[in-house]
Amino acid sequence: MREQLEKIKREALTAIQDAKDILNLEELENKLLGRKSGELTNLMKSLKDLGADMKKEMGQLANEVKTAIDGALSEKKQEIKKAEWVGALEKERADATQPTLPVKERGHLHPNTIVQNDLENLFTSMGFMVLDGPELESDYYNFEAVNIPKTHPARDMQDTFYIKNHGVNSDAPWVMRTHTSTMQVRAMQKYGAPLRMIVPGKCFRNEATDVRHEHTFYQMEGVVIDKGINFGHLKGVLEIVAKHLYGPETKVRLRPKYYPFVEPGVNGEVSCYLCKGAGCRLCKESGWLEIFGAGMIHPNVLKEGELDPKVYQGFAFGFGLIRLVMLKYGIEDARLQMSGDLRFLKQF
Ligand code: FA5
Repeated sequence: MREQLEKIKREALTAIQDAKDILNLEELENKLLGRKSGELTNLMKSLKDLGADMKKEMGQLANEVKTAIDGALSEKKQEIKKAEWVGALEKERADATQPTLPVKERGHLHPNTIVQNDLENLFTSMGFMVLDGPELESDYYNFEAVNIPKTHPARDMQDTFYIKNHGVNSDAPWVMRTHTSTMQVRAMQKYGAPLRMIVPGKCFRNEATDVRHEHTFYQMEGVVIDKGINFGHLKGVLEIVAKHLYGPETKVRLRPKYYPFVEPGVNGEVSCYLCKGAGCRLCKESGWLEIFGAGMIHPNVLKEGELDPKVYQGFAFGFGLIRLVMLKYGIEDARLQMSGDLRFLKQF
């Protein structure tokens, strides 16, 4: 065991030293110290099988290794952050003597940004914080942390762009995040409970695009965790959002849907703006438009976020932001939003 611990320490310190960015470091941290299958965690778990004397000696050594790795991780994090700051400041250097050009035409916000800002205001007024997260994400946070193990068929629900050979010592693939649910466990690990947050951001899927599907689109995740949270709270919040966006007459329909990270899970729809529920091409003749997935956070996800599911409950939802924009402005084709077509954009 002594050799194993020393080997882990040696290799970990070199890998940490070689790490290029914060994502690399997080991946290493997870690989070494992850609660479920971190290399050092596993070794520490096996201490219990040793005899009393050996256990004491190896336990002490294991703790020393852990402290050294923790220290190296946080030191490297500081170093990378500092380098990023310096880089950013250097780029920002401006020449105050340069003459300005006359402004011919002023720009304006993209419709997606208008709706995103509006919802951020609504949610912050209800005490939610607004978080941001990485678009290039580890397989762990995109899938495993939210209860989708490697071999689980639920991976097929989101056709994914995998990125090979990203970073040092990386065996696990990286992905362009397929949803903003990646931030559920990240936020729990960072802020604990109680927690109220939204995460607007870009997501990516290998879609055969059509009027409702884009390969690059925006979602807005929401999470509430506290003691005594129930499904009624979830429904209340979703109705507030739908009515805020589309007026008091808007109907919301919740139907059971499987998402591995919630139990029970629902698929949320609002009445179709185009046909007012009568049925049309946009809503596939159903009168309803699917705009979010939601549900009560699965106990496995809470555990992954280091929260006790016997003490805390929570709900989560994921809005398709570009669908909210389509509904608000009566846009028939989702693909227009990312097209960069000025004839479309100038209307907002
Ligand atoms: C998810 O992505 C889940 N992460 C949502 C969730 C969060 C469920 C928290 C439970 C708890 P889904 O794949 O259904 O679920 O996508 C959520 C919404 O994103 C959809 O309702 C839709 O409005 C939008 N969406 C999904 N794929 C696309 C796409 N290719 N183009 C545009 N919008 C999309």
